[in-house]
Amino acid sequence: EPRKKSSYEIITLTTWLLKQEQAGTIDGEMTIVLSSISTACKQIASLVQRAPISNLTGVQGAVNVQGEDQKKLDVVSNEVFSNCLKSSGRTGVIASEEEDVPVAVEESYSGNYIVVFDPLDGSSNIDAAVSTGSIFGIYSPNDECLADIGDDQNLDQVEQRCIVSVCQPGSNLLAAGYCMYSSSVIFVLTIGTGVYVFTLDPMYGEFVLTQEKVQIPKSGKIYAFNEGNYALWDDKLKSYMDSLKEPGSSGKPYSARYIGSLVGDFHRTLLYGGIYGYPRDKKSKNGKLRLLYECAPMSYIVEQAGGKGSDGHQRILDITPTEIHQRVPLYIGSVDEVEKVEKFLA
Ligand code: P6P
Repeated sequence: EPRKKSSYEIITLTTWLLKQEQAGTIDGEMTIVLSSISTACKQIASLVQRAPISNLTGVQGAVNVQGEDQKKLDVVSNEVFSNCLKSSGRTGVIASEEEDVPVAVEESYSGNYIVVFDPLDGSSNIDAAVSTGSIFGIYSPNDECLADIGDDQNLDQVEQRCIVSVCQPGSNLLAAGYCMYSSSVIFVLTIGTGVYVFTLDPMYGEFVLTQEKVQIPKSGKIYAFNEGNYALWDDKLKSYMDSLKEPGSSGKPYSARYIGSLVGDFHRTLLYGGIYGYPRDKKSKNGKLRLLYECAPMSYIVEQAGGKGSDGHQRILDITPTEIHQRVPLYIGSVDEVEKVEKFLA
C-alpha cells in the first residue's frame, strides 16, 4: 500500500535505519553495513545511467567464474560494492558473483557481518538501457573463519573457513534486498519485519520511503519464464506452461512478461503478483540462477511479503549451499502460482 504521508513528512533510508536501530531490530554495525550498501547502489545507479556517455557499455574482455563474458560494468559494480563494504569496517567476509572465492575483509574491526551479493544482475541488458539491479543478503558473523587474519595466516585455510561460513541456508539471513536501476531507482529491503520500498530522489540523492510492509497478491496471472527453453524442459513443466495458455473459467489466459533481468521481473511480480521461473533444463541441469546471492535473498524478501520461493519441490530458504556459486531452479512469486507449478512438477 503506497504510504499515506503528510506532504512534507519525508522518511529517508538513513532515518528509517536509525529508527530500526533505536527499536533494537538491528544493531549499529548492521545499520552501517546497510548504509554502505545503499551508498554503493547510488554510485552504481549513476554509473548505469551514464554508461553510454562514459564508455562503460560493452564487454570487459574477461570471463568470470561463471564462464560468462564480464561486462565493463560488472567489474566496476563489483569494485564499488566491495569498496563500500570494506570501508564500512563492519563487514567480515564478502562473497560476490564476480569473485571466484569469498574474500575475508582485513579492514573489518567490528560487526564482521557476512555479505553476499550480485553487484549487477542482468548486465547483458545494459547496452540497451533495460532494467538491471544489485542483489544482496547479510548473514551474522562467523568469527572463527576470520581467525588468524593478519597473522602469518595460511590463506588457503582462511579461505576454506570463509567458504564454510558463507555457505549458510537462506533461513539464516538477517537482511536481504535489491536495488533496481530502472525508470526509478528502487531500493527494496527486509530486515525480517516486512518489506520496505525506497525510491531514490535524484534532487538530493537520498532514498525516500515510498511503500511499507508490501504484501504480494496471493495469485496473479502474469508469468515470467524464458519460453525459448521450452523444448529443453521436462514434460511436467511443459504441461504446466501449456495450462497457462488455456483461457480457463475466467475466459482470460495468463500474460507473459519477461525482461531478462531477475530484479525487474521480480519487482513487478512482488507488486502485481504472478510468478517468475528459471527451471532446470536439458542444458542447465540446475537451472541458471545462483542460490546464495540471487535465489535466497529474493526468496527471503518474497516470504516477508507473504509469497513463496521454491526450487520446484522445496523451500529455497531450506537449501544449504555446498559451494558459493551453486545454481538451483527457481520458482518465485504469489503463493497460489508457485503451489500450482509445484503440483505439476510433483
Ligand atoms: P536468460 C541475467 O543474466 C539473469 O541472471 C537474470 O537476471 C535473468 O532473469 C536471467 O539470467 C535471464 O536468463 O537465459 O533467459 O537470458
